[in-house]
Amino acid sequence: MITLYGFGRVHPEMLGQGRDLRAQWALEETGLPYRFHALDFIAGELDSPAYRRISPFRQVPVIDDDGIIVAESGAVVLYIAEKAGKLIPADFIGRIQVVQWCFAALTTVERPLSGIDGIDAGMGGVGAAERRTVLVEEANRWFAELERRLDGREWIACETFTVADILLVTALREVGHTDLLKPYPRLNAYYARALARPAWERTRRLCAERSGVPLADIP
Ligand SMILES: N[C@@H](CCC(=O)N[C@@H](CS)C(=O)NCC(=O)O)C(=O)O
Repeated sequence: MITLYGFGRVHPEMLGQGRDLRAQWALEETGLPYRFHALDFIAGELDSPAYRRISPFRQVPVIDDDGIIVAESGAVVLYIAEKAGKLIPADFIGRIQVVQWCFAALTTVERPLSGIDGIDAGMGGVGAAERRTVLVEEANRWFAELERRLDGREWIACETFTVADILLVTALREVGHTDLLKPYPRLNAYYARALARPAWERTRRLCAERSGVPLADIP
């Protein structure tokens, strides 16, 4: 059975923001059986010798599928999709489309968004305001292209919902506290459509339960 290593106790501002939720969302979508191993971030459990052995950068998520260890949220959700035979098409071209959009989400779209998120969380340091302006400009460039891509499409890579949508939408969540998505109606509708999925709602609820907070505290 898959064990998903993710955040247990975290600082309040980190609640519901971990990339472990990408993996849990994929697991909830597929229905694969799994257990969640909650790591106490505040107590330094990510730095323990046991966790160092399975996580190359001492971060979440990692999965251990009866001895098969996979780290990095992109690789983890692709593993889950492959194992379940869900959230990725069976044909070669369809699969490559999904891989392309997984990379796009993680290496193109997410980069400026996590920069903006970090600055807004007060971790910007000197010159943060100027850097934020540049990052917003870059984000708008990618948003405009996503808006174009979503013309007449429900999901980003294929006709059906895939792990590429999980990665893209969770990247977009990093600016969910801003109004940056507002000028893009198709992107906005896509974002809302994805987050309305019952598997995401379950993921949020499970996160709230293990964190001991009300559901409303999980953005
Ligand atoms: N590239 C990695 C990034 C993982 C990552 O940033 N994990 C964060 C939580 S979202 C983490 O574990 N932070 C704790 C730390 O770095 O000490 C992935 O996509 O899985």
